Amino acid sequence: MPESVTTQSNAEPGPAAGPGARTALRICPLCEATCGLVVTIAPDDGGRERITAARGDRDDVFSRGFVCPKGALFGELDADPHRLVRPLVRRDGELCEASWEEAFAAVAEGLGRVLEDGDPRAVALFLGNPNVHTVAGALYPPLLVKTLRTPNVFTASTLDQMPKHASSGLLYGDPLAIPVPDLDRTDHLLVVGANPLESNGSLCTAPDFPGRLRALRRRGGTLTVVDPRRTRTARLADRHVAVRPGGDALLLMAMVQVLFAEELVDTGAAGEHLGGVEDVARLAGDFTPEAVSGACGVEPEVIRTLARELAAAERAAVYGRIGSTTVEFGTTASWLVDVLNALTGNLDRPGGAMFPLSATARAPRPPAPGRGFATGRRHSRVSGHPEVKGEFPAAALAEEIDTPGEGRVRALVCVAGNPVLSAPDGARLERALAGLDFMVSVDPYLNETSRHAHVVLPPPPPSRSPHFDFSFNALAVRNQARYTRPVIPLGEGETSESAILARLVLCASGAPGADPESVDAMVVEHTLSAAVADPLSPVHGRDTGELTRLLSGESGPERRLDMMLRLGPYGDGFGADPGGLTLAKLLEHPHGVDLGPLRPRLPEVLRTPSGKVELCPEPIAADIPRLRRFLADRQGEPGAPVLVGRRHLRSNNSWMHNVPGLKGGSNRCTLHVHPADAARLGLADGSLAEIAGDGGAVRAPVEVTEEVAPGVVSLPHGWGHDRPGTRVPVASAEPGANVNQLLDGRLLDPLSGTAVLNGFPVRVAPAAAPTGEAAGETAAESGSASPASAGSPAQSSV
Ligand SMILES: Nc1nc2c(c(=O)[nH]1)N[C@H]1C(S)=C(S)[C@@H](COP(=O)(O)OP(=O)(O)OC[C@H]3O[C@@H](n4cnc5c(=O)[nH]c(N)nc54)[C@H](O)[C@@H]3O)O[C@H]1N2
Ligand SMILES: Nc1nc2c(c(=O)[nH]1)N[C@H]1C(S)=C(S)[C@@H](COP(=O)(O)OP(=O)(O)OC[C@H]3O[C@@H](n4cnc5c(=O)[nH]c(N)nc54)[C@H](O)[C@@H]3O)O[C@H]1N2
Ligand code: SF4
Ligand SMILES: [Mo]
Repeated sequence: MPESVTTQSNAEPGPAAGPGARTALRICPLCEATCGLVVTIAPDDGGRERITAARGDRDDVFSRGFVCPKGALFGELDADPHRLVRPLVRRDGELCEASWEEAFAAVAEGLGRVLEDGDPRAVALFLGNPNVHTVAGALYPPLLVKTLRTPNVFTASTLDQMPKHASSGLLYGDPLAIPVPDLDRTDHLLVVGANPLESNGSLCTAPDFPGRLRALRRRGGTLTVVDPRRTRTARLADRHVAVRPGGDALLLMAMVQVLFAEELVDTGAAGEHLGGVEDVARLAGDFTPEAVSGACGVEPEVIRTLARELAAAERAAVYGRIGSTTVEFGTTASWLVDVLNALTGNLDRPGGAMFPLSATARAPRPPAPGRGFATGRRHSRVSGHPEVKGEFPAAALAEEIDTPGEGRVRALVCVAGNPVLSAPDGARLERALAGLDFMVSVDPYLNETSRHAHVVLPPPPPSRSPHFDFSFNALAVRNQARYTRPVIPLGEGETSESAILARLVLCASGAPGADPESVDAMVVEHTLSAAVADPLSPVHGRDTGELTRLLSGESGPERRLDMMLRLGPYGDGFGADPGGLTLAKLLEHPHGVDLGPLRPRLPEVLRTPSGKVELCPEPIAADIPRLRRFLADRQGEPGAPVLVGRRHLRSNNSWMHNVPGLKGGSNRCTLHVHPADAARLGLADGSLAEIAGDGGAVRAPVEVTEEVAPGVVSLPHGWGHDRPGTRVPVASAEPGANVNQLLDGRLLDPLSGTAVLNGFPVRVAPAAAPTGEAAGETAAESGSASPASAGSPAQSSV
């Protein structure tokens, strides 16, 4: 049943192109920058409305008109003719179009069959990246996890930012308390392993990140970039430090050592909330710049300068991203980023690294000790990986399916994920998926992963979906709230993604026929009951029925948003503060409501048992001996080349290669090789290279470039669209190679379970040459079997 939607609230007056055209506002869901767009909508030849143009919304309170090439092509992406429109159900091995009723019946039957045995472990969940970009992805997956009661929860986080959650959990007691650089007020920014000029920023939501960096430089500030590649961001910087991949924990540790050794530590206003400063000094003691220099590839004097400048700057921030997380010491490096901010007095101060406060967060309450953060409350069946934030490593999904025994995963619910390309050893995962008793994918594309599903449930395109940034507002460099309704109503036969996910929850709970909105009603009832019983809530003592009747919104998800806003830090408290935020207020302000610059939040943000920032958490201290071994092993000249990834402005992970306008030019799956290495390895520009790792080998054209440091090669991820049975013909025409086939899934950051996707050794040789170890060993494209990828249970090496 299509939800009724009106677009009035975000309709824009003013000139619109062509007869019957109109404009509307839509927040861009395509990356973390959350830009406000003005889209033009006009009927096509068949009279069906579609987006014909998109531009930045100059009146957006946060993005002020910024748009990037992806946002500008929002209409093309939205109307991709290869998006699935109707559900697919497997019949006699073939995926065939089906009605929603047939599809959900197949889900209820398929899941029911697996759950019948009474072992919740048999159903696994994989939640992919777009879940943080949709309203549905924020509101329903937690319920799915709860309803399925399975420990087998896997997400893209363990291919991405889990090290930051782990370090925040340990430091602040809350894995979601992630400080962001206060970009607009800082004088000194040290960027570690991020390339916002291509990615537009991550774990730091800032529309026009590039412009904000330029503004920093214009006001006399300093930008330093630590990256083994000379990226566009590095070229914009005052200083580029070409660290040896994986060496950041050493580099940052030595900076800490310098701060103590040169008595530059000044913890500032946050000092009274810090515990364990002396313990950090002890840990860092022997990591002198001289000791780490060879292993991290940075001269001792440069390390000293980085530390001194950070300490001397009026207001400074250290910011780390993918290159600091998806590495062997991801959690340690993520922790050190915050340690450096704390030791230089920049944690929680304007211009430093600050905690945003989103409109749907829990309202602040008096500081009190919390329960803290623990990992390993459960362990994975096959390799015994500890759970982190309720998840097992994505890299371990395949082994949980293909390893026989009690508790084996036999069914998979995959929502907005493409782990065949995004996680290590896709070839093994594909074989595993093909052997599942049941799999359902919620995905608009029939791609490398969803082609293995028994049922594919396609969400409508973003033009037909509402948007609110539940995730990214909690990481934004300015507090603000914006909501956009669908700009085009759902068509015949389309189901909102919220309804799809709510129905999955109902299938999992054994009530497949119930009204999807009953799921929202249940959440509202539950949340309001807890709120009225909570003495610290603005609605304490009130009647839940009365509060429920006060909720506005046209749908279950809208009423839930209204409830969260009203109970939140800026909310109206259901009338307690009549000027406060409500859904109605956001609808009255279609360009958003500005909630001001970031404000200091210590100690209120803390949930640690000590009530302090625990600067030297025991699990990290206990892992330092591994860092010392790494340091010892890394002395001497680098041997095999190490591989790092890269992103392109006109890409997004694995799923935008089917949009013609975003393809071509420099957005290609090539292997970047430094001229010196190219000469040594006999690789000519444009020739084909074979790259081999523990999980297999792939081939890619060589691009000789000084953008990568000597000893480093770079291949982007998200490619490898050469599988049969997909329906992404534009992507398949230029498939590229799946870099993650080089990995066997065993190399992880042990504190977070995050796969090491950057800084792993590879063998590189000309593809055509029959001689040479790499070329001789594996001739096939992706998936040539190493022992671990042949389906045998891989043992964890960590
Ligand atoms: N080697 C290497 N590997 C990496 C990375 C790297 O840097 N290097 N990066 C990692 C990172 S940071 C991430 S986040 C992961 C991403 O890993 P995944 O989340 O598994 O991969 P995506 O390519 O983002 O795929 C998202 C899927 O969601 C679908 N989709 C798109 N929009 C929607 C929607 O609105 N609703 C639904 N239901 N589905 C939608 C797409 O069709 C696609 O199938 O990849 C990781 N993999
Ligand atoms: N255009 C575009 N935008 C995106 C995405 C996309 O695919 N395309 N993906 C989105 C997602 S899911 C995410 S998580 C974000 C990621 O956002 P970013 O982290 O900003 O993106 P990357 O371009 O992967 O930047 C990581 C950088 O780390 C460097 N690096 C690799 N190894 C090391 C190392 O050992 N040390 C150091 N210091 N650096 C290293 C790489 O060379 C690279 O330049 O981007 C998001 N935005
Ligand atoms: S920067 Fe990100 S949010 Fe902004 S228009 Fe581009 S893809 Fe969309
Ligand atoms: Mo990501």
